[in-house]
This record gives sequence, structure tokens and C-alpha cells, in this order.
Amino acid sequence: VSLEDAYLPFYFGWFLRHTFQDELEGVAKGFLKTLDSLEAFKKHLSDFPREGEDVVKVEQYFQHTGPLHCTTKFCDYGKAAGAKEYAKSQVVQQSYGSMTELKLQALFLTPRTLGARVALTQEQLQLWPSDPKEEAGSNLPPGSRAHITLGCAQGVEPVQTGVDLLQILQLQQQGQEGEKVEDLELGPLSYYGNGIWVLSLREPIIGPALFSSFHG
Ligand code: 2AM
Repeated sequence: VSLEDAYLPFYFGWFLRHTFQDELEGVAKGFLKTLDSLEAFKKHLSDFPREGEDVVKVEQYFQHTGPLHCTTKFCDYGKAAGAKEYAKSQVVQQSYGSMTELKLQALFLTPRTLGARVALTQEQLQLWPSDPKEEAGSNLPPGSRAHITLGCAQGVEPVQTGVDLLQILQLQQQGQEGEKVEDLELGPLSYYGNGIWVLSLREPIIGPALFSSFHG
């Protein structure tokens, strides 16, 4: 490993300002609490793995550590394909350390992950690398995968959140709208089967974030 390569981060992304992080954690907590109280949600609890006789409480089901962020490029300290090119690109160099506003358009939850879908602006898309998983076999536009991981079930890696989001978007693209279950204060809640729930935010949640990197 050359010295230069050794400087490549674990990942690049937009890191939520702490006030925004607090706000979003509050929203997520409220969302889970509401779900736990919904009859429609209880009806589908068997989608979630259960331990012994304990009924799942989604409020305690998801965990996350570290700063809330929207990953742009996972570099894996240089091991990921295209990491070096991304880190060296002009747009990354110029944007590094700058603030932006992230717009959240939906919250989603599966038996594996809890996340927020991020709607990227044209400018933010400049920092979005080409993503083979996004492009593979679907017509999803670049940036579709953009999200903030709010929590993962035990034993689940955060990378799963983007996989779950892409699955939801593919279902939607195939014309599945989900079953509209309830109108919550934040917006309509839909059920897509297999423990997949989506809350479309009536009013997007917008807050400041810093483009930077995490070295771990
Ligand atoms: P996330 O973006 O869904 O939260 C460190 O693990 C960060 O890099 C996490 O934020 C994680 O997922 C993201 N990450 C890990 N592996 C990844 C991969 N193979 N592709 C894209 N992002 C990844």
C-alpha cells in the first residue's frame, strides 16, 4: 500500500450537523413508536424474526452507532473499485468540507434496516459515483440509492440499507404502490409485504450536512 493509498478513507459522505442528527433521531423514534402502536403493524409482526416468546418491539429492534450520514462513495480505505479516482476527482476536492442541505423524502423500514431516502439535487449528484448496483438490471436514475441509515437489526451490516431501498424502488417501478395502511401525521404509510414499510413524507425534512470523509 503506497502512502497515498493509505490516506483513502473508509467512505465519503454528507454528515448531518448535530442539530439535524438530533432532529432526525427524534423523528425516527417517534415513527417507531407510532408503528408499535398500530394494529396494522402488529398484524404483520410475523414478518420480523422473533426471539423465543418475545414480541418484537421495533423501538428496540434497530441500532446504530457513529455519525448519521449519507454515504456517497464507499472506499474501504482504497480497496473498493474506483475509490482512488473518486477521491482525486476535482468535484470531490472542491466540495470537501463544504456544507449542503439534504432533503429527506421518505422513511423506510424492513426486518433488516431503518433508513431515510434522500432526494439529491443536481449539484449533489455531481458527487454521486456511478453505482453498478443501482444500474444493474433496472432503469433507476443515478442517486436512487441515496439514503441515511438510521439503524440496523442485530447482525445486519449498514450496507444493507441501500440494498433494501433499491428493492423498494424496484417494486415501485414495477407498479407496486404498496397497500396504503394509514395516514400518519408525517404522511401516508404503505405496506409492501415481507415486512417492508414506507412512510412518504408529506413535507420533506431538510437539514444541513457537511461533505467529508470517515476514516475510522
Ligand atoms: P450505508 O451507506 O448504507 O449506511 C460504513 O460501513 C459506511 O459505508 C456505511 O454508511 C455503509 O452503509 C457504507 N457502506 C458499507 N459498505 C458499502 C458498500 N459495499 N457500498 C456502499 N456503501 C457501503
